[in-house]
Amino acid sequence: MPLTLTDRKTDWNEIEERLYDLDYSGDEVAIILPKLQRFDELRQEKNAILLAHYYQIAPIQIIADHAGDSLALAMAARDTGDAEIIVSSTVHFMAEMVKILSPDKKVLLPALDASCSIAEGMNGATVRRIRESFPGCSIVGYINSTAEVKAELDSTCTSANAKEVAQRIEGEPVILIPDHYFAENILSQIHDDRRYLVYRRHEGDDLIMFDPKAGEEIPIPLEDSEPPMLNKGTCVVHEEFTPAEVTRLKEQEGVELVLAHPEVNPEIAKMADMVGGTSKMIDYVKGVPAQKILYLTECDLAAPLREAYPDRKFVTSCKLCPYMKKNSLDLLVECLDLERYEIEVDPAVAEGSKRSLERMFELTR
Ligand code: CIZ
Ligand code: SF4
Repeated sequence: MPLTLTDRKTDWNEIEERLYDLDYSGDEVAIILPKLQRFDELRQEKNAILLAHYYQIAPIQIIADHAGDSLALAMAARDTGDAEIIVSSTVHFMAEMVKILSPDKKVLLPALDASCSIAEGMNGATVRRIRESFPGCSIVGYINSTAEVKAELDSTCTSANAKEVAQRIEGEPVILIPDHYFAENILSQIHDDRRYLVYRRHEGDDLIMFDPKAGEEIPIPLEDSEPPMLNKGTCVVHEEFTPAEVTRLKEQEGVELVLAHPEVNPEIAKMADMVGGTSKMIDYVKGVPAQKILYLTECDLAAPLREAYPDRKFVTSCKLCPYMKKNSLDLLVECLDLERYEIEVDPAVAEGSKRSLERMFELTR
């Protein structure tokens, strides 16, 4: 349902309650509320909507028209009704995705330098080089990639639908890029006869691919292609979880259930009861009786988890995404007040990226 913006009423008592329930103190609420109110005034005045990722601070999620994971935000971006401005309190690649899916709207990102270590790991030339090396392949790219990379893909995928997209797309081998932890964790859930490959890293003049079924690495010479942007492509937040930390938290806190994001190291994924994206984590809790739950993802998923299940206890070693946290309440207000930073995507790139996003929607319909 598209949002109807006219006559929207914000219930400030409810917002205040929610902040207290999430353990914000009276002093903190006194600072936060006027900023949310100012944002809301501007939002009404400018006919804007706010999309916020689950890794944003709780007050931003609470004031958002939609808070969710990248798939939910992509779906919301396709259906923004009569809004003229979309504030995307996310990171750069997600704001680009919003612009690609909603090209006629003004899309704003509060902090222009809100990047992502996964998205920084891959460029379009690298995708083209991989494609040339495996004729007949399909390349599925994690949504955490730049518009330039998305334009080179057969399909994008998110943490919520990667398994389905990889299994359903035609072609062989199916190649998952750019985060190899993510790719290896997803492929460990697929048990069919097809050949799947993962991009692992860039080493000297080679791209190193990995065949998880055969357990072997395959070097591809870069030849004249540009090397990837950075020699990395993993998540600086999720890769920080260690086996010792997980064991300690389980013992100290009497944890009954461990939920891990597929961006964690596969060694950590093996220690979890469920490996899935944030929306899957939230849904999964519904079906299990566990009271003490360890979640291995960005700390601020606590807000939707605690609001959905106020009687459970959620534990983590609180890791914050340095990129997601570039957005603040002050920048959120300034962003709409000054209408900055506007996200633009080159039309040819936007067309290619849109095709790979739409393919993802088709494959998971
Ligand atoms: O897909 C997303 O939104 C990310 C980056 C995390 C998650 O699983 O929600
Ligand atoms: Fe990127 Fe990791 Fe931050 Fe998500 S949590 S935006 S994957 S660096």
